[in-house]
Amino acid sequence: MGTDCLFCRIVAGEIPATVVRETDRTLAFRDVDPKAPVHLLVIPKEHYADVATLALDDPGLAGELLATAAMVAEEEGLDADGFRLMFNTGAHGGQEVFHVHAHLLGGAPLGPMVC
Ligand code: DGP
Repeated sequence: MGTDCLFCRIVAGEIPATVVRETDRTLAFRDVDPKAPVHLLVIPKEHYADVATLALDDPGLAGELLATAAMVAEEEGLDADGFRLMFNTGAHGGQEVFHVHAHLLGGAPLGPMVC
């Protein structure tokens, strides 16, 4: 995708981010506008617009993304009390950045999902 995509630019190192884990094909970094004590974004380095596209086109990479999220959750100490892992998808899902990203939220009780 390249220069038009914010998260591709983070992958390329053109925009700074607080990276907490990097694998060959995934990156996890802190959300710039955290909604919980711990709020991380986990992305594939390769550009896919949303989780549906990723899951259908490269289910193996989708699995790697989930594995990175699980590892980071453990490293951040979220595994004991739990966490929320979610993908906003498309306009009605509230997605604003169209490079698939999992939100990993935790560090406090989050309450029920509010729509
Ligand atoms: P979504 O609404 O699901 O597309 O969430 C996009 C998230 O991306 C939102 O929580 C804020 C975050 N975000 C936007 N711009 C930047 C940025 O430049 N750096 C970082 N680290 N996060 C960003």
